[in-house]
Amino acid sequence: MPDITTLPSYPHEDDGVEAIPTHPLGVKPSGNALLASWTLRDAIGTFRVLPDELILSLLEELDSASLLCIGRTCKAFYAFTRAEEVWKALFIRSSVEDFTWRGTWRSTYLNLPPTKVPTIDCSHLYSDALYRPFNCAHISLDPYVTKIPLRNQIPRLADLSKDEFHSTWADRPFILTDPVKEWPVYKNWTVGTLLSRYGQGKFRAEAVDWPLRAYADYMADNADESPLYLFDRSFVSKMGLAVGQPDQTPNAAYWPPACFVEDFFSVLGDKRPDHQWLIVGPERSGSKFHKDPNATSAWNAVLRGPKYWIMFPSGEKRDPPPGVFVSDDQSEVTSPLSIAEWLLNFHAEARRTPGCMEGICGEGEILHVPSGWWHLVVNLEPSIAITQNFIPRAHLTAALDFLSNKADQVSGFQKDVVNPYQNFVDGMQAAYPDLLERAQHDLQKKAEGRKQKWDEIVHGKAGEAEPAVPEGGFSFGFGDDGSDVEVP
Ligand SMILES: O=C(O)CCC(=O)C(=O)O
Ligand SMILES: [Fe+2]
Repeated sequence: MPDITTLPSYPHEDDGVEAIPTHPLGVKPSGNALLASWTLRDAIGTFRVLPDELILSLLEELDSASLLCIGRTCKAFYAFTRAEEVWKALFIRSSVEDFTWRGTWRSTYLNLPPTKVPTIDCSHLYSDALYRPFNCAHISLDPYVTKIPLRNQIPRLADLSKDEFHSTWADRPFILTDPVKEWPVYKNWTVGTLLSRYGQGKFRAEAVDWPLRAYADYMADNADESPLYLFDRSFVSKMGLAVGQPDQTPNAAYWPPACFVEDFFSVLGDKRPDHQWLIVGPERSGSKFHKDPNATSAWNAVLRGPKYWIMFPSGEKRDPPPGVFVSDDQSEVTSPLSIAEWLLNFHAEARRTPGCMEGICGEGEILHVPSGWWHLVVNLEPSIAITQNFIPRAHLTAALDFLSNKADQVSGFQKDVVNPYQNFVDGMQAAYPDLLERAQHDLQKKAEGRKQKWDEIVHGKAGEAEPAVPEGGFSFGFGDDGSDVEVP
């Protein structure tokens, strides 16, 4: 009987795309149940009324003894209790300190060698909830990261001067191919060389601090749909690195390229928000759609393993990227799908959407993320990168605007910094009073624009006889007048 899938357009063998291997327990997508005369699910009794997703959520609340017990009751529950998300949640909740990575979250939690993990045939279980993560962990990324339309391609340049950046490029994504190739960390860092020096050192990976040794074992052998991503903001001190221009910094490990050197957050000294991260992850790991914090720009330098980037400008007249949902005040971004699921469901639409930019940043290359741009990133091979956030002069006003008008969304400052906006203004006043004055002037003009727009809505345009408020109701009658004024 052919497999029927209710899941979205998975590639088939005859598309010339690698076939997805069979689920290790033989679980099939839900659609196959339509032609099946019986299913393993029939044996779960009263629990039959619950959707699979809810069963998985309930199992996520249990301890390992209960999971093993339930798994012994029938094959269907055995398959449910083998779901990796259940064991990952348990592992992370239990803050296990001393462990050996054993290829899956379940085997690692139970400290089981692979030979002790039985393969039980659950081929009469039809469940998208169980099949989807497995499928998403095995889709080929190739169709999404190749054949980038010309109009979408992120420009690639050898290098840029500070002046060229400020005059022409501060609002545009681009890739520089040359500067990182000079960095000692580009020349020397591989997962192997890092392990030999820092193998016992602990690094932050999402909600856990793991020894690099354990993380490298995880990287080399996991089948997660959304692999755990190492993202450490303290790597410079943990690794004892010297960072700075090579003519001023003996033994500099790396330095920002000339075009990214200007960074107004540096006026805050060690009171600046978090701004530099070591990023390590296996193939398929990456970052879901987001904008960088505090309206900063960023650079992202790839030392090992290429990254695919897809980016969109933002603005009041622009929708967020397809498949991304933003709350009215923009404080919450919901991108409910894993990267692989987003690629399956939304990539084609995204590629057709005006403003879309895509590119692959290869080893020894560095990519510019302008302030306010949406970006999703996926590692095409095991990857090591360094990223840094900064405020260039083109985005000083945006940063001031964010710190003063979105104070509740400001992030990354130490707890003892009570008024980041005022600190920043004070720091700028001391170091760059003229630039601060100009930026504050721009900000004031923007605020007046907002007020004028508001007044026009409420009272009508100057010279108009009647207010622009329709009788019996109130309406925001924004025409497409090219203004990007936000109503407060
Ligand atoms: O390399 C990545 O996954 C992208 C990182 C990123 O976007 C960020 O640090 O804000
Ligand atoms: Fe980012």
